This record gives sequence, C-alpha cells and structure tokens, in this order.
Amino acid sequence: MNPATQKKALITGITGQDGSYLAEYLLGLGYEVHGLVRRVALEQPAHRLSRLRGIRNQIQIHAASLESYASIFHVLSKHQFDECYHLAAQSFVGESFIDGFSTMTANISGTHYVLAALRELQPSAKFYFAGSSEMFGNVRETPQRESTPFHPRSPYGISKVAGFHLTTNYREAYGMFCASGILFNHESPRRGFEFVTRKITEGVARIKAGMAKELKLGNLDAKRDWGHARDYVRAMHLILQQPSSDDYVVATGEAHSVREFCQLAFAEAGLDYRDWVKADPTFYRPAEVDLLLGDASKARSVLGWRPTTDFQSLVKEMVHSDLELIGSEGSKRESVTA
Ligand code: NAP
Ligand code: F7E
Repeated sequence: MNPATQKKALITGITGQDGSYLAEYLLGLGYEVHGLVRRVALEQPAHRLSRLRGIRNQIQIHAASLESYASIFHVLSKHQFDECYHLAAQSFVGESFIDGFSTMTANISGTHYVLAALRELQPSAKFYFAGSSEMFGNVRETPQRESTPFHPRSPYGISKVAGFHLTTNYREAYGMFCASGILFNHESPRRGFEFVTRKITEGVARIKAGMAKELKLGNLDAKRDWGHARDYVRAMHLILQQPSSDDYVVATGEAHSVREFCQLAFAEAGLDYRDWVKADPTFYRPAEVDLLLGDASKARSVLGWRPTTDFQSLVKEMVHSDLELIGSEGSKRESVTA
C-alpha cells in the first residue's frame, strides 16, 4: 500500500464487538488502523484485547479514556486521521439503570471530547457516531426510520440522543463531516456475555455440557431487530464514504422476540427452551423497550447497504461458536447420531 494514498482510521472502542470487526474490515480495505483503548487494557492484553487477537500486530493502539479530554487530545495531536469511528461507550442498557451517572459521563462527555478535539486539531477528519435504536425507545411509529421522533427509555438511550445531537451540532455549526448511524441490535459470537443473545447462547452451551441446570432471563416478550455485527460495520464505513454527512438507520427490517431467540438457540442444541429457561424478575428493567423494528430503506438506496446474515443463521452461528467454546460440540454430535 502506498503510504501517500493509504487512509488512516481511528476507532474508539476498538476492543469491543463492533470495534474488532470494523478494524478487520478496514485492514482488509487497506487502511492503516489505530485504536483508542483504556490503559488497563494494555496492562491485561490477554483478557482485554482478546477480540483483537488475530490482528493485534497489524493495528496501532493508544491509551486514552472517554473520561479524559487530555488523553484524547494527546493521541489526536500525534496522528492525523482521515476517518474517526467513535464506538466507545458504556453500551449495556441494564447497567445504565444501575449507574446512570457514569453512563452519561462516558457517553455524552466522551463524545463531546472526541468531537471537540477533532475540531481543534483535525476538522477535516470524517466522524462517525454510534447512534442506537434505543433512542426511539417508546416508539412513536413502527417501523422506525430517520424521521421517527426519539423517546429514550433509559439513561443509555438518553446519552445516545445527546451524542446524536452533539454530532449534528458539530456538522451544522462547524461544517465538519459528522455522521450518525442509528444502528439496531447487532450480535455475533463476539457479543458481550451480559447481552441477552450471548447470555442465551452461552447458557445453551453450558446446559448442554452439564455445567448449568437452568438459564434465568427477564422479559421474554421483548422484540428486537437483530442483525450480524459483521454486516453493520460495513454500513459504518459506507456512511463515511458519502459526499456529505448524514444520518442512517441500519436494520434488518425483521423483529423477533427473546422467546423466539431462545426457542431457536435451544433447538439448535437439541433442547427445548421450556425445560431450561426460568423467569427471574431481577432481569426486568425499570422501563422496557417492547419493540424495535427498523426501516433501513435510506441505507439501502443511498449506501447500497444490505444485511447478508438472517436471524436463523445468526442464532446458529452464535450457538455453535459457544458450544465449541464450552467444549460440548462432541456431545451434541453423539446425541444427534444416537
Ligand atoms: P461493546 O462491545 O460494549 O464495546 C464498547 C467499547 O467501548 C469497548 O471497546 C470498551 O472498552 C469501550 N469503552 C467503554 N467505556 C470506555 C471508556 N470510559 N473509555 C474508553 N473506552 C471505553 O459495544 P459494541 O456492541 O461493540 O457497540 C459499539 C458502539 O455501538 C457503542 O457505542 C454502542 O453503544 C453502540 N451500539 C451498539 C449496538 C449493538 O447492538 N451492538 C447497537 C447500536 C449502537 P473496554 O474493552 O475497555 O471495556
Ligand atoms: O436486551 C431483554 C431486555 O441487553 C435485549 C445494546 O447493544 O442494543 C443493545 O441493547 C432485550 C431487552 O440489548 C434478559 O429486557 C430479557 O428487552 O441484549 P440486550 P438492548 O437492551 O436491546 C441496543 C440497540 C444498543 O444500542 C445497546 O448498546 O432482551 N431481556 N431477559 C434481557 N436482556 C438481558 N441483557 N438479560 C436478560 O436476562
């Protein structure tokens, strides 16, 4: 790759699910990829950088935190970027009810710090903000599209609405290329264990291996529009390749309940979820988002983006990955051939 034409990207939150897929995708396109990570990640690389295992030697990482403007400013003062994907956030909705203050600080001030440092040091860099369907919350219309009013139902959702408006404001006030993706739920074998899909697929694998006797879950009737993270990072990149900055809903256009996810995931391992899943009020949220379903027509027509992994394939991939991880793939084959 010619260094004069090679594009440089900065990914905040590179250690997360999306950050790791995006880094791989951009490397594949020939980008020089840099990531911001918390200092603690550098001190515990085996655990904290595990999603980056396959590409660790191809990326450059820098210590910085969303709590510190100075740390972000420092990195941006040393390296010039063409594109900045701001993915770092406290991303777990449940946790945001427990500690709304740190969610707000990291997600709102963190976004503001990145935008302000970019404006100061490299205003021509293109900025991507990781918006969320949680901004729609108590939905005003179904499906949700770019024009649907926001009604967030959690500190997390509120923090993302604020980040979205900050991003728009930097676009309008300073003429910077600042775009938001309004991404609906996207999952993968790299999903954090606290999110319901991974909790279910890991639970299936543990039950199959005889390591657990039940799986405790909250609201089984909530419906989400679940896609694959690998597809969604392609959309992030496309959003920054447009001639001008804009906002896009990214979704599959299909909603399924947590119950349906359980049904499929347990069946994939030859089990009936009704024998294993137990309701536990601990996992209910003080305010729930009952249904999210996205209309990604704009992303389809303007970006040419389409998801490639359907719901069934997503569940299957996640279950098999966890069965393998827990080491019970062999016993599944035995029960199938018996
Ligand atoms: P994730 O796996 O939870 O990753 C979050 C990333 O943010 C991690 O790299 C984490 O670093 C970093 N981070 C958290 N707090 C930080 C702090 N104080 N300073 C520096 N870094 C910090 O999330 P994801 O699923 O990849 O999602 C990526 C982004 O998209 C997030 O902004 C999320 O809110 C948003 N989003 C996600 C979805 C979805 O369905 N996945 C949908 C819509 C929007 P550590 O590894 O050090 O914790
Ligand atoms: O919950 C219900 C729960 O935690 C999904 C984040 O990536 O997507 C994600 O947020 C649904 C909710 O994801 C359990 O009540 C039932 O209705 O997997 P989740 P989320 O809250 O949708 C959005 C788009 C983001 O932006 C976020 O960053 O599942 N549910 N029982 C449960 N959820 C969990 N976590 N655990 C349960 O036991």
